[in-house]
Amino acid sequence: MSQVMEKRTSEELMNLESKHGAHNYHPLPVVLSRGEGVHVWDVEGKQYYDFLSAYSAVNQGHCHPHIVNAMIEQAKTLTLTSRAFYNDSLGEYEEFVTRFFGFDKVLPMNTGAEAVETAIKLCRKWAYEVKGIAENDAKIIVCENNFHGRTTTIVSFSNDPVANKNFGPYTPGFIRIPYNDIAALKQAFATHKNIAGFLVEPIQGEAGVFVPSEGYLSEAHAVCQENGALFIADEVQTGIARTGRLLAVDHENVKPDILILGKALSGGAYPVSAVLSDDHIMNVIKPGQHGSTFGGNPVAAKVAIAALEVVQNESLADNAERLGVIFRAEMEKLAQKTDLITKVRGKGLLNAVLINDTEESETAWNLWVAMKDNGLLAKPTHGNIIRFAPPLVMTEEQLMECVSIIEKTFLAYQK
Ligand code: IF1
Repeated sequence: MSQVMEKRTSEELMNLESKHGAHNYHPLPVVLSRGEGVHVWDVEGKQYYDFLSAYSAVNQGHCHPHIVNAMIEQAKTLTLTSRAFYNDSLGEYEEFVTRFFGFDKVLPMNTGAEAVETAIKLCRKWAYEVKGIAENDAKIIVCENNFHGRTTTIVSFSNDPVANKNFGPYTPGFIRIPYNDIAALKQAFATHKNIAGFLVEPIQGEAGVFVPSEGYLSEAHAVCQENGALFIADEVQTGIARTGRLLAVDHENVKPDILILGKALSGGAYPVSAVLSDDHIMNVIKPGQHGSTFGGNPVAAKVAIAALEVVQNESLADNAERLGVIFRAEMEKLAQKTDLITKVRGKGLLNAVLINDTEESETAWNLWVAMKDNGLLAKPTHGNIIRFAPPLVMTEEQLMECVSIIEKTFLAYQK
């Protein structure tokens, strides 16, 4: 018996969220109902280029058929067993993902924050049981302006009051140093005993796509090695081809001791995250000491294999590298034609343009609205930065069309 449902307008749908949903977000006013490849459509049927890619979760493009088919097939067969029993997808995925990234072992989780928590627990346990730090004394170094997720422990070492005010008491055991500052890292090791590891984003996302100086990651890795501490790379946002290499640390030929992945590990189809490391670290975790009901479920396993196959088969890292060079060059050209842009930065297809105004100004927001009207969805952040991160399946022709939308919008704005 089919009932004809009145289709709700964007306005009505936004009001529903506002009335019945917690107000932990203030989304941009566009209600999306469909996605395919580099495009999304709103409820009224208007088509947009997606220049956020769900914060780099949809690197493989929206609803990629290879990923969606893998998900549907597995969902029809077996969705969840818990880890109380084996399932016939997990082992194959574990073999695949560890070979893909070159580690002995993987610990599967679901969200990015869970994977970061897992890495912290792994690092601490390693510190006590291998490095020999006295129990409860281990410290982990983190960076100013970090973003690693939303759990109580993770927000404990954030310096963003929006993220952690009134969520205390905070978890101890973290030392915060400036990002992109090797001297500060060396100083931390000189000052503090019992440092177990250094947790770092290879490019800081939330901070506004802040790319560190060349050599920072390899030097930081070397400093950790000299001090017998683990180098922990949070590649939740920068990983899976986004920056023009499979991992952002690949630009500096660094192999992290612990690698954290999320987001595009599933192509945005399903929450899948992972922590990878070699045996001498991962083997400190014994049965019962860590886990998750959904972590390593068969749907996640099949989806992640398919998502990584897309990255490989469609050479997404090379495409991101090539299009990123073109995109930044085009934005630099645009910066010559307008005084709205003060800086262009990024790597691969993770880019940002700094707007010539204050954090309190509405310029970035107004530019966002104007780009949206012209058919492109980017993301203003910090009031004066616009983040540009399209799906990596974009063609050069599509990118140039996007460049012309951005250019048209910026040049019209000046008048
Ligand atoms: C939101 C930012 C991006 C991350 C890194 C772990 C996580 C994230 C490096 C946690 C998550 C997100 C989450 C999203 C906004 C977003 C974000 F602006 F806040 F910083 F991408 F740039 N490590 N990043 O970037 O992963 O638990 O969310 O799966 O709405 O909070 P998660």
